[in-house]
Amino acid sequence: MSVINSIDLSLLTENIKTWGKSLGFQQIGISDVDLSQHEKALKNWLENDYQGNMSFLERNVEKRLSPNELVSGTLRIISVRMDYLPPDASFASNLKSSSTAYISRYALGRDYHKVIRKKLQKLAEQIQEYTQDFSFRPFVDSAPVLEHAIAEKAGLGWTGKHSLTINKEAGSYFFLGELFINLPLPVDQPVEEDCGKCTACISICPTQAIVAPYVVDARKCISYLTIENDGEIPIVYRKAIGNRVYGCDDCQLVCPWNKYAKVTEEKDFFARQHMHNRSLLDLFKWTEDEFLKNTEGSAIRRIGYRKWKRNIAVGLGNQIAKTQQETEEIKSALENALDFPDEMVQEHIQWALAEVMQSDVQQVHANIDQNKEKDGSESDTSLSKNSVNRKTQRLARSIEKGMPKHK
Ligand code: B12
Ligand code: SF4
Ligand code: SF4
Repeated sequence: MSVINSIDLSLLTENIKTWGKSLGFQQIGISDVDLSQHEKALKNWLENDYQGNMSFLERNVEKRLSPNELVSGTLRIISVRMDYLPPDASFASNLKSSSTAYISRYALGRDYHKVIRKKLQKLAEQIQEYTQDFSFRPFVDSAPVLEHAIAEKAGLGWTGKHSLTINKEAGSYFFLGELFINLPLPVDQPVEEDCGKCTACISICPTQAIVAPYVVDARKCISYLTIENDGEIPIVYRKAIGNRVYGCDDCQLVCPWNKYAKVTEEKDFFARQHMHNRSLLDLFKWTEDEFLKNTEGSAIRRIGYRKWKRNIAVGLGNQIAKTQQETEEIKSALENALDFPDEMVQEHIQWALAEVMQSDVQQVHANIDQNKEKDGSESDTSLSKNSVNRKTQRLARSIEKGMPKHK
C-alpha cells in the first residue's frame, strides 16, 4: 500500500469506474465501512421477527454491520449496480391474464449471482494489474452484507419506502454487488432521499407487507412466500398472490421512478422463452426432469420442484376460468397431481381444487342471476376472485399509463 499515493488513488478510482462500465455495470460507487447508522433499523427488524425463516439474517449481525469484521483489512467497498429489466417485459398483460404465470422480471434470465460475481472478479483482476498491494472479496447477495446500506453510502441511489435502492436516472430494476477492498480510495457522496410524500408502493402491495415506510415484513412479502419460505403458504395470503408464482414486482411497478428504468444490455438477463408468458397449466404439468432442465442456470432452480409445484397450484386456484372447458382442464390437472409425494404440496393442490369448485358453483349462480336479471329480478354477480383481482387491474392500468415503454 505504501507504494500508492493519493494521486494514484484518484486516478485508480476513475479507472475503476471506466473498467466497471466496460464490463457491463451501469454505475460504480465507493463507500467507507461505517454502517453504524443502520444498526438500530436492522436490530429492530430482527427483533420483530420480520426475517421469518431466513435464519441466515439473524447470524453474523455484527459482521453485517462491520464489513471489516467480515473481511479483515477492508477499508472501502466498491458498490456496483446492474440493470436487469428484460426487453418485452409485458408486465401489464401478464399480470392481467390470470391464466399466465407471473415470474419476477429479475428471474427470467440467467442467475444474477453468477453473472455479477464473474464481472466483479474481472474488475478486481484489472485493479490487481494496477497495484500489487491489493486484496479483495466479491459479494453478490451471498454473505452477511448490507447491500442497500452500502449502495446508499456509495451514492448509487436512496433507499425507497419499499426498502429497495432507487436511482433517479434508472429506477430500481437493478441488482447490487460489492467488492470489499483494502485500498483507501476517495469515497462518493450519498444522494438525497426522493420519495417525497409518495406512498404508492405501500398502498399497492397485495399483502400489505410494507408495514411502515422503509420496513418490509418479509413474512408477508410474496417474494418471501414464494421463494424463501420452505413450508406452506398461509391461506390468508393465497388469494392475494394471484398468478405470481415466483417473486413479485408490484411495489416497483407502481413506483414513479421506474419510468426511467432502462432495458438491460446484458443478454444473460433476457427472458428465456420457456419461462416468459407461459400458462400456469403448462408450467404445472412440467415433470421434475423438465423443471430441472428448463431452469438450468436460472435462480428459479434454487427453490426446487416441490416449492415450484406449490406456487403454481396456488396460481391455478386463483385462475379465473373463462369457459367450462378451461375449468375442467384446471380441475383435471390438479386432480392428477393429488398424489404428489409431499403432504405440504398436496394441501395446496387440495386448496386450489376447492377454489376452482367454488368458483364453478359461483359461476352457475351468476348465470342464474343473469337470467333472473333478464326477467327483472335482482342480481349479485361479484366473484371473490374478481374482487382480489381488481387491485391488480388497477396496477396494470397504472403501468400502461405511467410506463408505456415497459408495459
Ligand atoms: C433478505 C432479502 C429479501 C427478503 C427481505 C426483504 C427486505 N426488505 O429486507 C425478501 C425475500 C422479502 C426479499 C424480496 C425482494 N428482494 Co431481496 N434481498 C434480501 C437480502 C438478501 C438481504 C436484505 C436485508 O438485509 N434485509 C434486512 C433489512 C433490515 O434490511 P433492509 O431492508 O435493507 O433495511 C434497511 C433500510 O430499509 C433501512 N431501514 C429499515 N427500517 C427502517 C426504518 C426507518 C425509519 C428508516 C429511516 C430506515 C429503515 O435500514 C435497513 C438496514 O440498512 C438482499 C441482499 C443483501 N445481502 O443485502 C436482497 C436484495 C435486497 N433483494 C433484491 C431484490 C431484487 C428483491 C425483490 C425485488 C425480488 C422480487 N422481485 O421478488 C424483492 C423486493 C421486496 C422488497 N420490497 O423488499 C435486491 C434489491 C436491489 C435493489 N435495487 O435494491 C437485493 C439487494 C439483492 C441484490 N444483490 O441485488 N429480499
Ligand atoms: S414485492 Fe410484492 S409483496 Fe413484497 S413488498 Fe413488494 S409489493 Fe409487497
Ligand atoms: S412508490 Fe413512491 S414511496 Fe414507494 S419507493 Fe417509489 S417513490 Fe418511494
